[in-house]
Amino acid sequence: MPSWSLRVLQTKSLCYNEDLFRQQIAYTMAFQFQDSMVNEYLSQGYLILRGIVPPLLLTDLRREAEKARDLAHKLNGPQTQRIQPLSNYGDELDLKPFYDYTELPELRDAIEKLLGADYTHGHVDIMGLLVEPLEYPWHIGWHRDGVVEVPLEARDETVNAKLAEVWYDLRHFNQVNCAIYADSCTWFVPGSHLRQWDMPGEEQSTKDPKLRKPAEGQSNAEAERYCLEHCRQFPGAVQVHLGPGDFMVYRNLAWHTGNYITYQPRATIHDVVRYEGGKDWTDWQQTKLDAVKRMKEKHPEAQR
Ligand SMILES: O=C(O)CCC(=O)C(=O)O
Repeated sequence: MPSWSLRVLQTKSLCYNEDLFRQQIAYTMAFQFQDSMVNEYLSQGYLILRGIVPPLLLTDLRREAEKARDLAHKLNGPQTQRIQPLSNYGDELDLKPFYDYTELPELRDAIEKLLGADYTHGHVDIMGLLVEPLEYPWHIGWHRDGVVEVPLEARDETVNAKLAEVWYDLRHFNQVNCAIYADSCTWFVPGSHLRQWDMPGEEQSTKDPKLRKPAEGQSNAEAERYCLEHCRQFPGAVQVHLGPGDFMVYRNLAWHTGNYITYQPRATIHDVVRYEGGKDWTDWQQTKLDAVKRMKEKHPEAQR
């Protein structure tokens, strides 16, 4: 046999094996829920369902995410970091892949195993896309959701008591980041959801102007370093690395933040896991309004 035909045969058999190999990898790497994930979520406050969104759906999501990123910057300016809710943009985007995502059986099944029946993982009328800012780095600041909704000066016993009613209730405060492209913007303090009180060094920084814009004369690289250092210095913080198709569910009462850079595309679905059964926690909106009113009465000079 001439040597060229031998090479063709070898190549063919190589290709054949490679296809098989790929199929096997895909098969062995298909997402599988593990019972230990329940404990992981409860104890750490976050869980990543690795690669749960199949590549075929990811491809469709990416096509629309490309358009959504452009649209976000066109409508809200180059520094915007999100477009939300996607249901508002049905004229500009084909929302079908996002609806398909809300129907994904693998996700439904995983969330049911994690939290029980009556939870939904995707809602196009709530869902946003987190996107990269275009001009300079941007940091949302460390915070606990829920808590951050009340101005610092207005937080008092009444507000804390209202939040305490649901702090450990898994039906509330489950947030989602599902990465369409690889994404390492989110930082999280594992275990901090387990206590309503704060430890030394756990300070909200959502109002820090240095995290929002490079100071006069500061380069993007310097501003990026500043924001990164602000993430790293927070006690117990870990950087979350999501691969494409990874679904992160997290207790957003835990300390967390987002540190955004300009030079990597970001398109991360941002949504909640919602409990669809009976909801008996009411008056949160009123509690917040009342707290601000009390604060203004006590400190008329406060303008927040
Ligand atoms: O960008 C992120 O990953 C974090 C977003 C965030 O902190 C929030 O929406 O509360």
